[in-house]
Order: sequence, then C-alpha cells, then structure tokens
Amino acid sequence: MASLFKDLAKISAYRDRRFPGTQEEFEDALLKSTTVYVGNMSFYTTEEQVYELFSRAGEIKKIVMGLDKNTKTPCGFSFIMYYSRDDAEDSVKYISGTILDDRPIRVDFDWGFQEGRQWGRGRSGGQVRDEYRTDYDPVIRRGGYGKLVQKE
Ligand code: GTA
Repeated sequence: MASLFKDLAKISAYRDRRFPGTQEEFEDALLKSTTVYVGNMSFYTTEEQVYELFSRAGEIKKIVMGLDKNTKTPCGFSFIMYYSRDDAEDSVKYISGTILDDRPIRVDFDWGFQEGRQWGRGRSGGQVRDEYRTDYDPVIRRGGYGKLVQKE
C-alpha cells in the first residue's frame, strides 16, 4: 500500500505556509499522518454526511469542520482524523473525486490537525482560494468573491 504514496511529497501540491518546521519535516509529517483534508465541499454539508461517507474508508477518530472565522459557519473544508494510516490512504485513493452534495470533493493528505486550523484564512473569513474564484454557484452559494477582490 505504501508504494503508491511513497512519492507523496511530490503528489500533494499543497504546502501549508503556517507549518512550524522545515520542508523535510513537513514531508515527513505528510507521509506518516492519519489525517486528511477535504476541500471543495458545499457549505451545507453536515458533519453527519461527512461521517457517513468517510467512514467507508475506515474508523474515524474525529471530524473537524472548517469554519468561516467571522460567521463561525461551515465554509467548504474539513479535516478527518483516522486511527490508521492505511485508512487515510484509502480515503485519498477512493473518496477523492467522488460527489458529495453535488460537488466533486478533493481529499488530500494533511500534516496533522492543530487548534486554529479549522478557521478560514481569507480576508473575508472563509477560505483563501474562494476569494480568487469568479464563478458563483447560486444553488450552494459558493465562490464569486473574486469579483470583489478584483474591484479592490
Ligand atoms: N492538507 O489543499 C489543502 C489545503 N487547503 C487548500 C487548505 N488547507 C489545506 N490542507 C491540506 N491540503 O488549516 C487547510 C489550511 C488551513 C485551512 C484553511 O485548510 O492549512 P485556507 O484555505 O483558508 O488558507 O486554509 P490556505 O490553505 O493558507 O490558502 P491557499 O489556498 O494555500 O493560498 C495560499 C496563497 O496562494 C495565498 O497567498 C493566496 O494569496 C494565494 N492564492 C490562493 N489561491 C489563489 C488563486 N486562485 N490565484 C492567485 N493566488 C492564489
């Protein structure tokens, strides 16, 4: 199983600018972690729905929903902590790209959850990348802030 992800550091495009360590320590944490990040979620997906889908890959220790730091409401991402590395790998392998609440979600390895990481880091309070999107989906009310960013 490990073979598929042995070049994980090259596979995972995301680098957390707030990771408190070196690039080598970051890559090491990614290779050992039992936590995954889920992106591109609907703001209306509940923790129960997340649990239902992600427990198909294995037993879940904890789910942390990503929240808008101003409104304290879900803003489209979450962290799933598994007990086992194999289950986290299965989650990335099989659940990433599947549809949850009409959206193709992205499951990425994560270096490990720490208090504070549940908050969106964007100026609006939500996720940084949402501030660059110019497309707005009226059904799930996500994206489109890019137009505001461009106006500034
Ligand atoms: N494991 O892919 C991920 C991931 N993402 C996208 C966020 N998190 C992730 N974790 C994993 N994999 O705990 C985690 C963060 C944090 C929480 C919320 O989710 O570690 P955030 O999404 O609000 O902020 O985080 P983040 O991750 O710091 O922002 P991002 O998207 O990497 O942006 C970084 C820089 O790129 C910024 O300087 C921004 O100005 C720029 N940028 C981002 N998107 C664009 C764009 N479309 N165009 C131009 N510049 C952009």
